[in-house]
Amino acid sequence: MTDPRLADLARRLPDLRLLTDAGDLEHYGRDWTRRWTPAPLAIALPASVEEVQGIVHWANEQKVAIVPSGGRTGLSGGAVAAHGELVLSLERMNRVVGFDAVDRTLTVQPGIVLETVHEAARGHGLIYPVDFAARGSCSIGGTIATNAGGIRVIRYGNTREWIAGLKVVAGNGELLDLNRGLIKNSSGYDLRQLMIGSEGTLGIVVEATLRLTDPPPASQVMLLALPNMDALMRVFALFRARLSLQAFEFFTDVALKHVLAHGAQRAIEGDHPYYVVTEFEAADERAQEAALAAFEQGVEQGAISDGVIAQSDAQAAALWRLREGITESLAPHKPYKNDVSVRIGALPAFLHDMQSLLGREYPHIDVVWFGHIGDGNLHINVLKPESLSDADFIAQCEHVTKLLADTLQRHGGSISAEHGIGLVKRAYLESTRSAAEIALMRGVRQVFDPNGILNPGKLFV
Ligand code: AKG
Repeated sequence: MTDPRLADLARRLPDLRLLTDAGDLEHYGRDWTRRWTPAPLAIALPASVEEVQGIVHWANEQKVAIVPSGGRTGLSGGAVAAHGELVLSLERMNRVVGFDAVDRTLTVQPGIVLETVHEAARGHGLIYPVDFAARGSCSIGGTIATNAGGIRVIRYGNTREWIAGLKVVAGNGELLDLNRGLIKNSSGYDLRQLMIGSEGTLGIVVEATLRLTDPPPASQVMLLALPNMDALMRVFALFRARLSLQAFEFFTDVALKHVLAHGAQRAIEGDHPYYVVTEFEAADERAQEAALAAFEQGVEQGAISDGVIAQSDAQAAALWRLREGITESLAPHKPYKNDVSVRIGALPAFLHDMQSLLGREYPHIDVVWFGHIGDGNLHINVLKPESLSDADFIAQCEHVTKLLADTLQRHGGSISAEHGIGLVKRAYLESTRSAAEIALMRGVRQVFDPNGILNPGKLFV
Protein backbone atom coordinates (compact mmCIF):
# COMPACT_ATOMS: atom_id res chain seq x y z
CA MET A 1 0.00 0.00 0.00
CA THR A 2 1.81 3.13 -1.15
CA ASP A 3 -0.86 5.56 0.10
CA PRO A 4 -0.11 6.14 3.81
CA ARG A 5 -3.83 6.31 4.63
CA LEU A 6 -4.35 2.85 3.14
CA ALA A 7 -1.26 1.54 4.87
CA ASP A 8 -2.77 2.77 8.14
CA LEU A 9 -6.09 1.03 7.33
CA ALA A 10 -4.31 -2.23 6.49
CA ARG A 11 -2.35 -2.01 9.75
CA ARG A 12 -5.49 -1.46 11.82
CA LEU A 13 -7.53 -4.18 10.09
CA PRO A 14 -5.00 -6.80 8.98
CA ASP A 15 -7.63 -9.23 7.66
CA LEU A 16 -9.52 -6.62 5.62
CA ARG A 17 -9.54 -7.31 1.89
CA LEU A 18 -8.39 -4.19 0.04
CA LEU A 19 -8.20 -3.80 -3.74
CA THR A 20 -6.25 -1.14 -5.60
CA ASP A 21 -5.81 -2.59 -9.11
CA ALA A 22 -6.93 -0.25 -11.89
CA GLY A 23 -9.51 -2.80 -13.13
CA ASP A 24 -11.05 -3.11 -9.66
CA LEU A 25 -11.17 0.66 -9.16
CA GLU A 26 -12.97 0.99 -12.50
CA HIS A 27 -15.37 -1.89 -11.76
CA TYR A 28 -16.38 -0.89 -8.24
CA GLY A 29 -16.25 2.87 -8.82
CA ARG A 30 -19.25 3.05 -11.12
CA ASP A 31 -22.92 2.11 -11.17
CA TRP A 32 -25.37 1.63 -14.03
CA THR A 33 -25.43 5.38 -14.79
CA ARG A 34 -22.06 5.10 -16.64
CA ARG A 35 -21.80 8.90 -16.75
CA TRP A 36 -18.91 9.54 -14.34
CA THR A 37 -15.32 8.40 -14.65
CA PRO A 38 -14.58 6.20 -11.65
CA ALA A 39 -11.63 7.31 -9.50
CA PRO A 40 -11.83 5.72 -6.05
CA LEU A 41 -8.88 5.57 -3.68
CA ALA A 42 -9.37 1.83 -3.09
CA ILE A 43 -12.01 -0.83 -2.57
CA ALA A 44 -12.57 -2.34 0.88
CA LEU A 45 -14.47 -5.61 1.15
CA PRO A 46 -15.24 -6.12 4.84
CA ALA A 47 -16.43 -9.51 6.03
CA SER A 48 -17.86 -8.47 9.41
CA VAL A 49 -19.66 -5.70 11.25
CA GLU A 50 -16.47 -5.06 13.24
CA GLU A 51 -14.54 -4.46 10.02
CA VAL A 52 -17.22 -2.03 8.78
CA GLN A 53 -16.98 -0.15 12.08
CA GLY A 54 -13.18 -0.17 11.89
CA ILE A 55 -13.31 1.34 8.38
CA VAL A 56 -15.72 4.07 9.47
CA HIS A 57 -13.57 4.98 12.49
CA TRP A 58 -10.48 5.10 10.24
CA ALA A 59 -12.33 7.24 7.65
CA ASN A 60 -13.34 9.74 10.34
CA GLU A 61 -9.78 10.07 11.54
CA GLN A 62 -8.18 10.19 8.10
CA LYS A 63 -11.02 12.33 6.65
CA VAL A 64 -11.56 9.90 3.79
CA ALA A 65 -15.01 9.77 2.20
CA ILE A 66 -16.75 6.38 1.98
CA VAL A 67 -19.08 5.26 -0.81
CA PRO A 68 -21.18 2.34 0.48
CA SER A 69 -21.62 -0.14 -2.35
CA GLY A 70 -23.94 -3.07 -3.12
CA GLY A 71 -24.85 -4.41 -6.57
CA ARG A 72 -24.29 -0.94 -8.14
CA THR A 73 -27.41 -1.31 -10.28
CA GLY A 74 -28.62 2.17 -9.26
CA LEU A 75 -29.62 4.68 -11.91
CA SER A 76 -28.98 7.92 -10.03
CA GLY A 77 -25.22 7.78 -9.41
CA GLY A 78 -25.64 7.03 -5.69
CA ALA A 79 -22.85 4.43 -5.73
CA VAL A 80 -20.40 6.32 -7.96
CA ALA A 81 -16.92 6.99 -6.56
CA ALA A 82 -15.28 9.63 -8.74
CA HIS A 83 -13.30 11.69 -6.21
CA GLY A 84 -10.81 9.52 -4.36
CA GLU A 85 -13.36 7.92 -2.01
CA LEU A 86 -12.98 4.51 -0.40
CA VAL A 87 -15.62 2.19 -1.87
CA LEU A 88 -16.96 0.02 0.95
CA SER A 89 -18.40 -2.96 -0.90
CA LEU A 90 -20.70 -5.18 1.11
CA GLU A 91 -20.62 -8.01 -1.40
CA ARG A 92 -18.81 -10.43 0.94
CA MET A 93 -21.45 -9.89 3.64
CA ASN A 94 -24.08 -11.80 1.70
CA ARG A 95 -25.47 -14.53 3.95
CA VAL A 96 -28.89 -15.38 5.31
CA VAL A 97 -28.40 -14.97 9.06
CA GLY A 98 -31.64 -16.59 10.20
CA PHE A 99 -35.32 -17.31 9.66
CA ASP A 100 -38.00 -16.91 12.32
CA ALA A 101 -41.09 -18.98 11.52
CA VAL A 102 -43.25 -17.38 14.22
CA ASP A 103 -42.41 -13.79 13.32
CA ARG A 104 -42.14 -14.72 9.62
CA THR A 105 -38.94 -12.74 9.20
CA LEU A 106 -35.71 -13.41 7.35
CA THR A 107 -32.56 -11.79 8.69
CA VAL A 108 -29.90 -11.18 6.06
CA GLN A 109 -26.59 -9.45 5.52
CA PRO A 110 -26.69 -6.39 3.23
CA GLY A 111 -24.74 -7.80 0.27
CA ILE A 112 -27.22 -10.59 -0.44
CA VAL A 113 -28.75 -10.38 -3.91
CA LEU A 114 -32.51 -9.72 -4.03
CA GLU A 115 -33.17 -12.90 -6.03
CA THR A 116 -31.38 -14.98 -3.38
CA VAL A 117 -33.69 -13.42 -0.78
CA HIS A 118 -36.68 -14.42 -2.95
CA GLU A 119 -35.37 -18.01 -3.13
CA ALA A 120 -34.69 -18.17 0.60
CA ALA A 121 -38.22 -16.91 1.37
CA ARG A 122 -39.75 -19.41 -1.06
CA GLY A 123 -37.76 -22.17 0.68
CA HIS A 124 -39.86 -21.41 3.78
CA GLY A 125 -43.14 -21.32 1.82
CA LEU A 126 -43.30 -17.49 1.96
CA ILE A 127 -42.37 -14.54 -0.24
CA TYR A 128 -40.42 -11.30 0.07
CA PRO A 129 -42.59 -9.21 -2.23
CA VAL A 130 -40.29 -6.37 -3.28
CA ASP A 131 -39.42 -7.20 -6.89
CA PHE A 132 -38.04 -5.56 -10.02
CA ALA A 133 -36.04 -6.32 -13.14
CA ALA A 134 -32.58 -5.94 -11.52
CA ARG A 135 -33.44 -8.68 -8.99
CA GLY A 136 -30.55 -10.88 -10.13
CA SER A 137 -27.86 -8.25 -9.48
CA CYS A 138 -29.02 -5.68 -6.93
CA SER A 139 -28.23 -6.14 -3.24
CA ILE A 140 -30.75 -5.88 -0.43
CA GLY A 141 -28.66 -3.12 1.19
CA GLY A 142 -28.99 -1.00 -1.97
CA THR A 143 -32.74 -1.56 -2.11
CA ILE A 144 -32.97 -0.31 1.48
CA ALA A 145 -30.73 2.69 0.78
CA THR A 146 -33.06 3.80 -2.03
CA ASN A 147 -36.37 2.55 -0.59
CA ALA A 148 -36.70 0.61 -3.85
CA GLY A 149 -40.16 0.20 -5.37
CA GLY A 150 -40.62 -1.99 -8.43
CA ILE A 151 -43.41 -3.84 -10.15
CA ARG A 152 -45.51 -4.95 -7.16
CA VAL A 153 -45.76 -1.72 -5.18
CA ILE A 154 -49.41 -1.45 -6.19
CA ARG A 155 -50.08 -4.59 -4.12
CA TYR A 156 -47.35 -4.63 -1.46
CA GLY A 157 -45.93 -1.11 -1.10
CA ASN A 158 -42.29 0.01 -1.17
CA THR A 159 -39.28 -1.53 0.59
CA ARG A 160 -39.97 0.45 3.76
CA GLU A 161 -43.10 -1.60 4.46
CA TRP A 162 -41.00 -4.78 4.65
CA ILE A 163 -38.13 -3.84 6.92
CA ALA A 164 -38.76 -5.04 10.47
CA GLY A 165 -35.31 -4.23 11.80
CA LEU A 166 -31.97 -2.78 10.74
CA LYS A 167 -28.48 -2.90 12.15
CA VAL A 168 -26.62 0.14 10.93
CA VAL A 169 -23.13 1.56 11.40
CA ALA A 170 -23.72 5.31 11.60
CA GLY A 171 -21.31 7.87 10.16
CA ASN A 172 -19.68 8.26 13.59
CA GLY A 173 -18.94 4.51 13.71
CA GLU A 174 -21.60 3.66 16.29
CA LEU A 175 -23.56 0.42 15.76
CA LEU A 176 -27.33 0.98 15.99
CA ASP A 177 -29.83 -1.87 16.38
CA LEU A 178 -33.06 -0.30 15.09
CA ASN A 179 -36.51 -1.72 15.85
CA ARG A 180 -35.28 -5.31 16.40
CA GLY A 181 -38.09 -6.94 14.39
CA LEU A 182 -40.90 -5.42 16.42
CA ILE A 183 -44.30 -4.98 14.81
CA LYS A 184 -45.37 -2.38 17.32
CA ASN A 185 -42.92 0.09 18.75
CA SER A 186 -44.36 3.41 19.80
CA SER A 187 -41.29 4.69 21.61
CA GLY A 188 -40.34 7.85 19.77
CA TYR A 189 -38.71 8.57 16.42
CA ASP A 190 -38.45 5.60 14.08
CA LEU A 191 -34.76 5.83 13.14
CA ARG A 192 -35.06 2.65 11.07
CA GLN A 193 -37.40 4.45 8.68
CA LEU A 194 -35.03 7.42 8.53
CA MET A 195 -32.27 5.10 7.31
CA ILE A 196 -34.48 3.63 4.56
CA GLY A 197 -34.06 5.82 1.49
CA SER A 198 -31.16 7.82 2.97
CA GLU A 199 -28.84 6.74 0.11
CA GLY A 200 -25.92 5.83 2.34
CA THR A 201 -25.61 9.32 3.79
CA LEU A 202 -26.56 8.49 7.40
CA GLY A 203 -25.31 4.98 8.00
CA ILE A 204 -24.24 1.69 6.44
CA VAL A 205 -26.74 -1.15 6.75
CA VAL A 206 -24.93 -4.22 8.10
CA GLU A 207 -27.96 -6.44 8.75
CA ALA A 208 -31.65 -6.31 7.84
CA THR A 209 -34.62 -8.22 9.19
CA LEU A 210 -37.17 -8.56 6.41
CA ARG A 211 -40.86 -9.27 6.82
CA LEU A 212 -42.16 -12.12 4.68
CA THR A 213 -45.71 -12.91 3.66
CA ASP A 214 -47.86 -15.65 2.13
CA PRO A 215 -47.44 -16.29 -1.58
CA PRO A 216 -50.33 -14.79 -3.58
CA PRO A 217 -52.97 -17.07 -5.05
CA ALA A 218 -52.44 -18.16 -8.66
CA SER A 219 -52.28 -15.15 -10.95
CA GLN A 220 -52.84 -14.33 -14.60
CA VAL A 221 -50.95 -11.97 -16.86
CA MET A 222 -52.66 -9.87 -19.54
CA LEU A 223 -51.31 -7.51 -22.17
CA LEU A 224 -53.63 -4.69 -23.23
CA ALA A 225 -53.39 -2.24 -26.11
CA LEU A 226 -55.01 1.15 -25.46
CA PRO A 227 -55.92 4.06 -27.72
CA ASN A 228 -54.97 7.03 -25.51
CA MET A 229 -53.93 8.22 -22.05
CA ASP A 230 -57.49 8.86 -20.97
CA ALA A 231 -58.27 5.20 -21.74
CA LEU A 232 -55.26 4.14 -19.70
CA MET A 233 -56.62 5.83 -16.60
CA ARG A 234 -60.14 4.48 -17.18
CA VAL A 235 -58.87 0.91 -17.60
CA PHE A 236 -56.75 1.26 -14.48
CA ALA A 237 -59.80 2.41 -12.47
CA LEU A 238 -61.91 -0.42 -13.93
CA PHE A 239 -59.35 -3.16 -13.28
CA ARG A 240 -58.52 -1.91 -9.82
CA ALA A 241 -62.18 -1.86 -8.85
CA ARG A 242 -62.86 -5.37 -10.17
CA LEU A 243 -59.63 -7.33 -9.64
CA SER A 244 -56.91 -7.93 -7.06
CA LEU A 245 -54.06 -6.32 -8.96
CA GLN A 246 -50.50 -7.56 -8.45
CA ALA A 247 -49.06 -5.21 -11.07
CA PHE A 248 -50.26 -2.62 -13.59
CA GLU A 249 -47.39 -1.46 -15.79
CA PHE A 250 -47.47 0.69 -18.87
CA PHE A 251 -45.26 1.47 -21.85
CA THR A 252 -45.61 3.33 -25.11
CA ASP A 253 -45.34 2.18 -28.72
CA VAL A 254 -41.81 3.66 -28.83
CA ALA A 255 -40.75 1.47 -25.89
CA LEU A 256 -42.34 -1.53 -27.63
CA LYS A 257 -40.39 -0.81 -30.82
CA HIS A 258 -37.10 -0.97 -28.91
CA VAL A 259 -37.89 -4.06 -26.89
CA LEU A 260 -39.04 -5.94 -30.02
CA ALA A 261 -35.85 -4.92 -31.84
CA HIS A 262 -33.99 -6.40 -28.85
CA GLY A 263 -35.51 -9.85 -29.31
CA ALA A 264 -38.83 -9.79 -27.42
CA GLN A 265 -41.83 -11.35 -29.16
CA ARG A 266 -44.73 -9.27 -30.47
CA ALA A 267 -47.95 -10.34 -28.74
CA ILE A 268 -50.51 -7.90 -30.23
CA GLU A 269 -50.65 -6.94 -33.91
CA GLY A 270 -51.21 -3.40 -35.17
CA ASP A 271 -50.15 0.05 -34.02
CA HIS A 272 -51.36 1.24 -30.64
CA PRO A 273 -49.96 4.19 -28.69
CA TYR A 274 -50.10 2.65 -25.20
CA TYR A 275 -49.75 -0.81 -23.71
CA VAL A 276 -50.30 -2.27 -20.25
CA VAL A 277 -48.97 -5.48 -18.73
CA THR A 278 -51.16 -6.34 -15.79
CA GLU A 279 -51.01 -9.26 -13.39
CA PHE A 280 -53.94 -10.06 -11.13
CA GLU A 281 -54.93 -12.77 -8.70
CA ALA A 282 -57.05 -15.41 -10.43
CA ALA A 283 -57.27 -18.35 -8.07
CA ASP A 284 -60.65 -19.65 -9.21
CA GLU A 285 -63.18 -19.50 -12.02
CA ARG A 286 -65.00 -16.55 -10.43
CA ALA A 287 -61.86 -14.41 -10.43
CA GLN A 288 -61.12 -15.41 -14.03
CA GLU A 289 -64.66 -14.50 -15.09
CA ALA A 290 -64.33 -11.13 -13.32
CA ALA A 291 -61.15 -10.48 -15.32
CA LEU A 292 -62.87 -11.36 -18.58
CA ALA A 293 -65.84 -9.15 -17.68
CA ALA A 294 -63.52 -6.22 -16.87
CA PHE A 295 -61.72 -6.73 -20.17
CA GLU A 296 -65.02 -6.85 -22.13
CA GLN A 297 -66.31 -3.75 -20.39
CA GLY A 298 -63.08 -1.93 -21.32
CA VAL A 299 -63.52 -3.00 -24.95
CA GLU A 300 -67.20 -1.91 -25.00
CA GLN A 301 -66.24 1.50 -23.60
CA GLY A 302 -63.64 1.90 -26.34
CA ALA A 303 -60.88 2.07 -23.72
CA ILE A 304 -59.23 -1.24 -24.73
CA SER A 305 -58.32 -1.78 -28.39
CA ASP A 306 -56.93 -5.31 -28.08
CA GLY A 307 -55.56 -7.73 -25.52
CA VAL A 308 -54.11 -11.17 -24.85
CA ILE A 309 -54.10 -13.29 -21.75
CA ALA A 310 -51.17 -15.62 -21.07
CA GLN A 311 -52.10 -19.31 -21.36
CA SER A 312 -48.93 -20.67 -19.77
CA ASP A 313 -46.04 -19.61 -17.54
CA ALA A 314 -43.86 -19.28 -20.64
CA GLN A 315 -46.38 -16.90 -22.25
CA ALA A 316 -46.68 -14.91 -19.02
CA ALA A 317 -42.88 -14.56 -18.96
CA ALA A 318 -42.92 -13.46 -22.63
CA LEU A 319 -45.53 -10.76 -21.86
CA TRP A 320 -43.53 -9.58 -18.85
CA ARG A 321 -40.41 -9.40 -21.02
CA LEU A 322 -42.12 -6.70 -23.10
CA ARG A 323 -42.08 -4.51 -20.00
CA GLU A 324 -39.04 -5.72 -18.09
CA GLY A 325 -36.79 -5.81 -21.16
CA ILE A 326 -37.21 -2.09 -21.89
CA THR A 327 -34.24 -0.81 -19.85
CA GLU A 328 -31.84 -3.27 -21.46
CA SER A 329 -33.17 -2.57 -24.95
CA LEU A 330 -32.58 1.19 -24.50
CA ALA A 331 -29.04 0.85 -23.10
CA PRO A 332 -27.27 1.04 -26.51
CA HIS A 333 -28.90 4.48 -27.04
CA LYS A 334 -27.13 5.90 -23.95
CA PRO A 335 -30.44 7.07 -22.46
CA TYR A 336 -30.71 9.96 -20.02
CA LYS A 337 -33.07 8.71 -17.32
CA ASN A 338 -35.75 10.36 -15.27
CA ASP A 339 -37.88 8.59 -12.69
CA VAL A 340 -40.74 10.76 -11.49
CA SER A 341 -44.01 10.48 -9.64
CA VAL A 342 -47.25 12.37 -9.27
CA ARG A 343 -50.50 11.41 -7.59
CA ILE A 344 -52.28 8.89 -9.83
CA GLY A 345 -55.14 11.33 -10.37
CA ALA A 346 -52.70 14.00 -11.59
CA LEU A 347 -51.08 11.70 -14.19
CA PRO A 348 -53.12 12.60 -17.29
CA ALA A 349 -52.71 16.37 -16.77
CA PHE A 350 -48.99 15.98 -15.99
CA LEU A 351 -48.38 13.79 -19.03
CA HIS A 352 -50.36 16.09 -21.26
CA ASP A 353 -48.38 19.15 -20.08
CA MET A 354 -45.05 17.39 -20.38
CA GLN A 355 -45.71 15.87 -23.78
CA SER A 356 -46.86 19.21 -25.25
CA LEU A 357 -43.86 20.98 -23.73
CA LEU A 358 -41.42 18.46 -25.18
CA GLY A 359 -43.23 18.47 -28.53
CA ARG A 360 -42.84 22.25 -28.67
CA GLU A 361 -39.25 22.60 -27.38
CA TYR A 362 -37.69 19.36 -28.60
CA PRO A 363 -39.78 18.00 -31.48
CA HIS A 364 -36.92 15.81 -32.73
CA ILE A 365 -35.79 14.04 -29.57
CA ASP A 366 -36.80 10.46 -28.93
CA VAL A 367 -38.44 10.15 -25.50
CA VAL A 368 -39.49 6.76 -24.15
CA TRP A 369 -42.16 6.64 -21.45
CA PHE A 370 -42.87 3.56 -19.36
CA GLY A 371 -43.35 2.55 -15.76
CA HIS A 372 -45.54 1.82 -12.82
CA ILE A 373 -48.63 3.73 -13.84
CA GLY A 374 -50.63 2.22 -10.97
CA ASP A 375 -48.25 3.96 -8.52
CA GLY A 376 -48.16 7.27 -10.41
CA ASN A 377 -44.50 6.49 -11.27
CA LEU A 378 -43.15 7.14 -14.77
CA HIS A 379 -39.73 6.36 -16.20
CA ILE A 380 -38.73 8.82 -18.90
CA ASN A 381 -35.72 7.93 -21.02
CA VAL A 382 -34.35 10.50 -23.49
CA LEU A 383 -32.33 8.74 -26.20
CA LYS A 384 -29.09 10.19 -27.47
CA PRO A 385 -29.21 11.18 -31.15
CA GLU A 386 -26.13 10.00 -33.06
CA SER A 387 -25.53 13.58 -34.22
CA LEU A 388 -25.05 15.03 -30.70
CA SER A 389 -21.82 14.81 -28.70
CA ASP A 390 -22.09 13.32 -25.18
CA ALA A 391 -21.60 16.78 -23.64
CA ASP A 392 -24.25 18.48 -25.82
CA PHE A 393 -26.64 15.62 -25.16
CA ILE A 394 -26.23 15.91 -21.37
CA ALA A 395 -26.71 19.71 -21.60
CA GLN A 396 -29.92 19.20 -23.55
CA CYS A 397 -31.15 16.56 -21.10
CA GLU A 398 -30.42 18.82 -18.13
CA HIS A 399 -32.73 21.33 -19.74
CA VAL A 400 -35.39 18.64 -20.27
CA THR A 401 -35.02 17.71 -16.59
CA LYS A 402 -35.46 21.36 -15.62
CA LEU A 403 -38.72 21.48 -17.63
CA LEU A 404 -39.75 18.25 -15.99
CA ALA A 405 -38.89 19.50 -12.49
CA ASP A 406 -40.91 22.72 -13.04
CA THR A 407 -43.86 20.75 -14.40
CA LEU A 408 -43.68 18.29 -11.51
CA GLN A 409 -43.62 21.14 -9.04
CA ARG A 410 -46.83 22.53 -10.54
CA HIS A 411 -48.45 19.09 -10.20
CA GLY A 412 -47.12 18.40 -6.68
CA GLY A 413 -44.95 15.48 -7.86
CA SER A 414 -41.46 14.17 -7.07
CA ILE A 415 -38.28 14.26 -9.16
CA SER A 416 -37.37 10.79 -7.89
CA ALA A 417 -39.99 8.12 -7.34
CA GLU A 418 -37.84 5.07 -6.63
CA HIS A 419 -34.27 5.52 -7.93
CA GLY A 420 -33.09 8.10 -5.39
CA ILE A 421 -31.49 11.51 -5.87
CA GLY A 422 -27.82 10.46 -5.93
CA LEU A 423 -25.70 12.66 -8.17
CA VAL A 424 -28.12 12.76 -11.07
CA LYS A 425 -31.00 14.62 -9.46
CA ARG A 426 -29.36 16.58 -6.62
CA ALA A 427 -29.64 19.90 -8.50
CA TYR A 428 -33.42 19.37 -8.64
CA LEU A 429 -34.08 18.38 -5.04
CA GLU A 430 -35.55 21.83 -4.39
CA SER A 431 -38.31 21.22 -6.93
CA THR A 432 -39.63 18.42 -4.71
CA ARG A 433 -38.58 19.39 -1.17
CA SER A 434 -39.05 22.79 0.49
CA ALA A 435 -36.09 24.81 1.76
CA ALA A 436 -37.24 24.06 5.32
CA GLU A 437 -37.30 20.31 4.62
CA ILE A 438 -33.84 20.36 3.04
CA ALA A 439 -32.44 22.31 6.00
CA LEU A 440 -33.86 19.67 8.37
CA MET A 441 -32.43 16.84 6.23
CA ARG A 442 -29.00 18.49 6.36
CA GLY A 443 -29.36 18.77 10.13
CA VAL A 444 -30.22 15.06 10.41
CA ARG A 445 -27.19 14.17 8.29
CA GLN A 446 -24.98 16.25 10.58
CA VAL A 447 -26.22 14.30 13.63
CA PHE A 448 -25.55 10.84 12.17
CA ASP A 449 -22.40 11.72 10.23
CA PRO A 450 -20.78 14.77 11.86
CA ASN A 451 -17.67 14.67 9.65
CA GLY A 452 -19.66 14.15 6.45
CA ILE A 453 -17.72 11.03 5.42
CA LEU A 454 -20.66 8.96 4.17
CA ASN A 455 -21.40 9.37 0.47
CA PRO A 456 -20.66 13.12 0.35
CA GLY A 457 -21.99 14.95 -2.69
CA LYS A 458 -24.93 12.56 -3.04
CA LEU A 459 -28.46 13.77 -2.33
CA PHE A 460 -27.33 17.37 -1.60
CA VAL A 461 -25.29 19.66 -3.86
C1 AKG B 1 -38.01 -0.13 -14.16
O1 AKG B 1 -37.99 -0.73 -15.23
O2 AKG B 1 -38.97 -0.21 -13.37
C2 AKG B 1 -36.88 0.70 -13.77
O3 AKG B 1 -36.83 1.16 -12.64
C3 AKG B 1 -35.85 1.08 -14.79
C4 AKG B 1 -36.13 2.45 -15.30
C5 AKG B 1 -35.27 2.93 -16.44
O4 AKG B 1 -34.58 2.15 -17.08
O5 AKG B 1 -35.33 4.14 -16.72
